[in-house]
Amino acid sequence: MSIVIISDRDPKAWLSALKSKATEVEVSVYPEVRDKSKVDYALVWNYPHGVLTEFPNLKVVASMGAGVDHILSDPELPKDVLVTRVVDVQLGIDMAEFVLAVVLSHLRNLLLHKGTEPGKQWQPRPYLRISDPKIGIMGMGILGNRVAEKLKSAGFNVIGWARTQRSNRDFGIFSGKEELNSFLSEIHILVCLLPLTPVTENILNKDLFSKLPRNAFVINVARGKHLVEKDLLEYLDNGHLSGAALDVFRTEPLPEDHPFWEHPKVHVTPHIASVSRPASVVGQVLENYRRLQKDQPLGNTVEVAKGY
Ligand code: NDP
Ligand code: OXD
Repeated sequence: MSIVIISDRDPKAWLSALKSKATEVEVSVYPEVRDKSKVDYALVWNYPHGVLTEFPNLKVVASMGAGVDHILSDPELPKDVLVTRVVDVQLGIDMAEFVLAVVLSHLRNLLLHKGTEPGKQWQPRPYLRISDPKIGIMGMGILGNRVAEKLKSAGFNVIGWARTQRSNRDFGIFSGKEELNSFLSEIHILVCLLPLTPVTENILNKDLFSKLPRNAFVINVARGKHLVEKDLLEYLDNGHLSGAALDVFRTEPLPEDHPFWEHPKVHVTPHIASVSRPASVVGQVLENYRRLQKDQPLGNTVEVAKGY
């Protein structure tokens, strides 16, 4: 049995990380696969949909990252495979540090002083303090929780929104559609950390923006398809939103002529909020591969019907 890597991320780094930890495991990189019938485990990222049908004995499709939308949106995903994802402490640390950095930059106007204004303007602006805004995190899963804890420990007032109800000692958690409007009405900075599912697609739209207090700031570090881009532009331009920091886009790389690049209220980063590093996550990939060979239950499996 063997592993195939199918990815638009540099497969060499994954191949050598896997090989350095398990010389005995056979690993190939698509499309150079000698015997497709031997492949029972696919390690994938943004792979061409449909190709998994070429592996008749595939049992596991493992995402190289935390998100699995690129797998679950494959109309030809074989019905009986298990889907797994990355749950990695370092991924949560990186995401929390990124969001903290963006929030602090927003408070101190660093994102505005980025040199896109005409002329060389010396223009001091009033700034916010950590005690001023309430931050709302949409998606209180592995990453949302890490971000909430980090912001809380930096002194921020944080609340969260999730699908299911639960209580948390440190921050209020709203849940479900019924509590979304109350959640939105309280927050000055919105952080999207939802998984992309049919229910959450396009959730960041003008209806949602209109429920936020005036001058709210939006951070999307989840997926580009959560955001209706023209609605964001409208709400930035009509002054309801004070700005947005976007790490993910409907089309990546963001096309050169996209209005976000030049927009004075938009800060663009190229999907780098938190990137799974092969050396840090191949341990869990191999652990699952070995469990598969021994017919044992796998870790970090995804509920396909739930969508995340
Ligand atoms: P999890 O699956 O651990 O958490 C998902 C959270 O979203 C849960 O709290 C869940 O609620 C909530 N949720 C799901 N559907 C809904 C809904 N319909 N309404 C309200 N809440 C909902 O995911 P992670 O925290 O690991 O990752 C989140 C996403 O971050 C990934 O899917 C990926 O897209 C993105 N990501 C982006 C990166 C980047 O570099 N920009 C890097 C890594 C990930 P409940 O708790 O009730 O189940
Ligand atoms: C992920 C990502 O989902 O990198 O891990 O976006």
